[in-house]
Amino acid sequence: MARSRASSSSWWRYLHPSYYLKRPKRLALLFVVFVFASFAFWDRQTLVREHEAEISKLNGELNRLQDQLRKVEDRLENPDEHSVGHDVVDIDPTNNERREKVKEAMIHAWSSYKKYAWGQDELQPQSKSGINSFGGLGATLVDSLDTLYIMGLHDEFQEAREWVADSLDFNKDYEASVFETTIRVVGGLLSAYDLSGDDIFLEKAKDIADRLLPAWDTSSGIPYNRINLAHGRAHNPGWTGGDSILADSGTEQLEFIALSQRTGDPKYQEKVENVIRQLQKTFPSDGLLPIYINPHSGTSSYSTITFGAMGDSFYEYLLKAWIQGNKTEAVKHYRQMWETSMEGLLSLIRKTTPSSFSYICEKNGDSLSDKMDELACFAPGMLALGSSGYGPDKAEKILSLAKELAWTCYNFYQSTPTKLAGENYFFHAGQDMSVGTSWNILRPETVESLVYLWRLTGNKTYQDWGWNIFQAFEKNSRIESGYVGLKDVNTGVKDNMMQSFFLAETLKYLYLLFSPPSVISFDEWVFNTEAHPLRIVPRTGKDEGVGRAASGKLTTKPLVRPFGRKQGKIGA
Ligand code: DMJ
Repeated sequence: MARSRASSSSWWRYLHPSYYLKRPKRLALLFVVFVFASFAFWDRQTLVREHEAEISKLNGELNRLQDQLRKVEDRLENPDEHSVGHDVVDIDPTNNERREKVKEAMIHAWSSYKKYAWGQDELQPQSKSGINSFGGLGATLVDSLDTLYIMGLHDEFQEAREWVADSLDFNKDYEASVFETTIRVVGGLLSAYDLSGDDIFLEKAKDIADRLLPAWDTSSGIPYNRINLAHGRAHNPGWTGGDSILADSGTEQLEFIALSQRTGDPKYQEKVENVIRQLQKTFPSDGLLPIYINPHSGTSSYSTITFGAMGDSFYEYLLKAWIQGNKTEAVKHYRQMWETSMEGLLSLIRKTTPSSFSYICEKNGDSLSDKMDELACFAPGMLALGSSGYGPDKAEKILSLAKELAWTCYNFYQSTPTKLAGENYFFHAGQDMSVGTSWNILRPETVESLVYLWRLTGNKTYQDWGWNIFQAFEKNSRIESGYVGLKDVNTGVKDNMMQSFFLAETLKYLYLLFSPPSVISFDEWVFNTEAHPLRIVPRTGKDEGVGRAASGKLTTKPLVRPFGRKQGKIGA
């Protein structure tokens, strides 16, 4: 007993500092052991992190290779066909089932629109009537064309095509939103044209774009945001105090550049590219622009900075115009401006306690506000898409931010009783997130980001998240006569509107989430902000082929003939 006490006390002395102070060599030895142990621990953590990053990259690569294999097999079996607009088959049966359910949802939304609101802008499912919220341009019909085509709903597409040819009339004495008309109508028509090769869509796109063009005739070239479609008088809405809105003024580049490429007439491209050149002159060092711009001076007015409403798609188009332009020298400034803005975005990121949800703040002057719109949930997808243009370390950092933000956005849905997201969220100290404006109007941004993240990482978790969101829409928003939004995601009380972007975006992105990535591949297509895919065509040199022939004469045929189809015909 006495010996054991003596031996335990002899062990204790090794823990006493005075033991080492008297024996400096042992102290030095202990220090060396400590340094090595810490290094080994740190090194292990780094290795684990690096392995995780490597696995994520390999998954993405595997996904890409599997997809290429599928594409090759598909092309060998059907040399004259293409995977768009035909029955898609995935090796994963779960994807097949889920995709069919989404297609069925589209059929339900479309047939309800057809029955109660044919040719009108949007369906009010509860009152079973149509409403012309965009001046009577058949917004839902035009917004749905490419979704119908991609899903292989050929009869429905053909019927809609006949309406466009016979009844779509833009000569309306109506003060249209330049932004909404561009992203839904010009974008929808161009996408239908790129998919089907049917000239009627290009003719109509040109007609409406010509009516919008006078909006850019301001002293700075920053457009007015409203225009009368019949008379061409342009102005800004009264509530902006005469200013133009950032997103409304900087979200026409993809559509108008595409139109110039397909018609051979550079005038559309010139107008919208000038907007970016003007903004570049006074672009701030953090790349963050306030939401109001004076159309006369071309400079920003004091106002909020946000990746949500009224700011969002300006940043999206900087990246996508670079992609649309084949990442060439001619479009380098778009990427540079986008990267500058992403540094600004990084400065707006904060994390919640207790659960460490990353979110994007809004900014007013020098102060940040802990608020994020669901609209800003397009950002994870944008970051993932843009990440590969960076060097490896930065790419990894941007991609992991994309993943963190997608997790937050998914939790916007998961945190409510209906499992549908509210319109915006606040992050109060000590709380993770709380719904601010509590309606849900069937918005697509989160599922949009899930498509990018799934395709670019190969992680099927993003598909499962999208499936959960889809099921929540089915449970809360589906009624016998279409789909409605919710007035309140806490109570589930329904509204009376089936937004056209539900068919253009939400259902299309969900369908793509469960389709092989070769269906509208990111290598060949770029999506406008209303989810209308535009085919990427060569753009080389400084003044980038807008379609002028060597003779200087404008080319009258499109530069894109995707599948060599005959006019007006769609997939067999
Ligand atoms: C759509 O019209 C577009 O996605 C736009 O960029 C933002 N708002 C809606 C969908 O929420």
